[in-house]
Amino acid sequence: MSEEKKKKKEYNFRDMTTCESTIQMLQKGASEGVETAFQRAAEMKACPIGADSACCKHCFMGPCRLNSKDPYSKVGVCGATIDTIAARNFARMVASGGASHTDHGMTMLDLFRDVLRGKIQDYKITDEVKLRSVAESIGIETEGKDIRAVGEELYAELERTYTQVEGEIPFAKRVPAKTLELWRKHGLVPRGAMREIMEMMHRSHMGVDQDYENIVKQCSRTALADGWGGSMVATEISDILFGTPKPHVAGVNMGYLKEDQVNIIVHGHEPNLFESMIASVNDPSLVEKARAAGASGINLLGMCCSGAEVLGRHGIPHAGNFMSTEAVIVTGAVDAMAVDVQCIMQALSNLSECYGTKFFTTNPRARIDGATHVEFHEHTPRECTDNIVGMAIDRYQRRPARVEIPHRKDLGVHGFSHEYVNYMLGGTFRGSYTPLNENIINGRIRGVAGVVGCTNPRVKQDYVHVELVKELIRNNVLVVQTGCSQISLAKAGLMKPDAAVLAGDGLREVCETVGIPPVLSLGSCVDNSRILIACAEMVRTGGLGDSIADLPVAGAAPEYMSEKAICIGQYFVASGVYTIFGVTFPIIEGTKFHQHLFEGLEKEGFGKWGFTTDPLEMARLMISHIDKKRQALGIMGERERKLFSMEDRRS
Ligand code: SF4
Ligand code: MSK
Repeated sequence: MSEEKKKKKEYNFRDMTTCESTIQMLQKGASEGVETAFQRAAEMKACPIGADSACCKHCFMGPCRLNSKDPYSKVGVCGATIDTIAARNFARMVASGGASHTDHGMTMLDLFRDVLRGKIQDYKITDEVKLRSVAESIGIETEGKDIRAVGEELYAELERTYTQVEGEIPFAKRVPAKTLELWRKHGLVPRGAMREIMEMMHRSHMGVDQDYENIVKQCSRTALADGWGGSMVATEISDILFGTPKPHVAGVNMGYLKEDQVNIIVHGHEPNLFESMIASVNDPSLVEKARAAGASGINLLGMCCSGAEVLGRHGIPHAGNFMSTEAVIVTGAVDAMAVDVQCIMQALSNLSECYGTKFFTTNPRARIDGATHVEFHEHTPRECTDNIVGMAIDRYQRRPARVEIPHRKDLGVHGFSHEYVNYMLGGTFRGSYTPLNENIINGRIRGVAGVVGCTNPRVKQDYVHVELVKELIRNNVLVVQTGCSQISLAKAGLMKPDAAVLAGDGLREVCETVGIPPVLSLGSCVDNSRILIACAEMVRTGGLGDSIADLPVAGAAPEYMSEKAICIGQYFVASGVYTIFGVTFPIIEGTKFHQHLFEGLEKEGFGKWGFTTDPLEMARLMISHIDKKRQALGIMGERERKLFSMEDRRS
């Protein structure tokens, strides 16, 4: 589109997002001639063949495009069918998503090793109780041993998560016996993440694995190496180093930017950068420097998963989820944005330049053209973060006049780790999942749903997350959340205990008795591993079947956008959970590969995939699945009543 046409084009931002602050900033940006992903998505028509995964460019006899309307009418030059092509494309998404989480987890493990060995002084073991309990969970004897000795044994074991070439990853020991037996029967127990990702890439090369069912097996094995491997290590080691989350009252939204303070945002995924930034912004000499520059202080906020990590550890405010990362720059009030890895839009670099915001990359893996790179080294982390704070203070002194901060602030309770759920239900001395299981069995809680994942400009930001969750809790389904989704719900006010009034009678009674919201925020994307641990604990506690596939639970990523989400979906499905995605699904409906993921896997004892863009339909599918599991467990009882029709519910 020509520049002139682009300028004239008017968008209704209320169709693009339900976030009031983001709407306000999109309007400001439009009046100032800047565009964001919302406008780019409106102008960028998705390629229909690509959207259906009906093309292949795995070799140079192609690229080959099949007919997505008639997928079996053609094959690739090599003869590859639509099922092979789509399965290989899907496999590479799983490999990429899994690699992202496992590389993050390995960084945390490297940090843990060097802290243990005294090579890194700026971080320490914060949660010794957690260190011991993680060690015990994988069979390490801890009694009578000092914390360093246990830590060394734990490190040696967890390193196998990545590097082991044969055997089973250490956290396989946490998997319920019947689920593990199923994995063993199908050859799915991951060896080490590096091996699984390597094999996945090999098998999806031209001319290797050309049987979609066999490709799906390696998809599951690779994804499980993420969920029960790389991601789980990232979560557990982050808790050991930085503290296991506990409920904190914390603020979410752009209203937490402060006009009279130096505003610094950390965006990305790895908690070490954020932890060091917390130390820097509290350094008296830097606070004094900010005051000398005319600011009343330094104001630190998080975004995306970096922000989700510290909501529950420190109660640091969160400025917004993925689709608000550009909008926040448009305020003009952000003096510095420091990013590390994953979900960082390249457009942030140019946009920051437009508003005079200092934009910093910090990780050697992720440089962005136009950004200032200040490399973060774990051995000397403050060199990076002090430097960024100093440059943010300089920018504060030269803030442009066109600053506009939205007023909206939303308070909620964040930081429900698996350990805290255990404690809150049973107390310090008899912490257990028994009360949760009992309330599920007696029907007060119908089941548990994980609603997670990104926001995506192809759908109205936050809308699908919020409408889905409202419908689930109204039907007595307890909701647990990670990633950007929890920020959508926090902005909708559903993370306050008084949101229990929106829940059905049974769930409301439980929430009011315990004093919790009906929607529990568990952390960042890697913290989906907390949901896996909670599922394993529900099975171990008893009364809800012998495997994760027996539980009355379901999962959803209604506004996902990343390959990490595909990998997360696959590890939940392989673990036994019905998992529904929104936005789009990269497979042609009706093909054999599609049928295998959406029906076949469940018949083999796994979970299955689902898809719909309608939040009420998504809730209906999840609730029906939960009821199917309740029926099989013989605990339908009073839950056995007619669901409202879609029409009733809409009205
Ligand atoms: Fe085409 Fe086969 Fe090469 Fe893919 S691998 S690009 S389908 S010839
Ligand atoms: S940050 S993967 S947009 S949840 Fe983890 Fe948010 Fe999705 Fe990134």
